[in-house]
Amino acid sequence: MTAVGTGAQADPIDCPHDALGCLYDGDLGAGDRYVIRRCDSYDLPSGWWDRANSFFMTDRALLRGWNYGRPGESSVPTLATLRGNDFDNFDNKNATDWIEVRCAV
Ligand SMILES: [Ca+2]
Repeated sequence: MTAVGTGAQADPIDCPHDALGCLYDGDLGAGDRYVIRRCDSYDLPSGWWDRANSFFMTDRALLRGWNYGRPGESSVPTLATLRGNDFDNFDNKNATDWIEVRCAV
């Protein structure tokens, strides 16, 4: 993993042009990447639980992140706002277990 300074941003965008978006384990698009290709609500692969820190989303989809609650409790959002076409950090880092990907309507 490459160390980057605070506020650094990956450039060019390290996300396949045909993807809906990407998650990263570093800030603002740095570090390892998970590519988002599916419009649905689904669990991240187990290697990505509690790992996502930032994301890039195209304007083709809206993203919301969720953290599973304890047994019997509801999931809590890790990304409260749906945003598009930019890098941003999760509101609650290292917590996301599943994502909600809504393709633009
Ligand atoms: Ca979690």
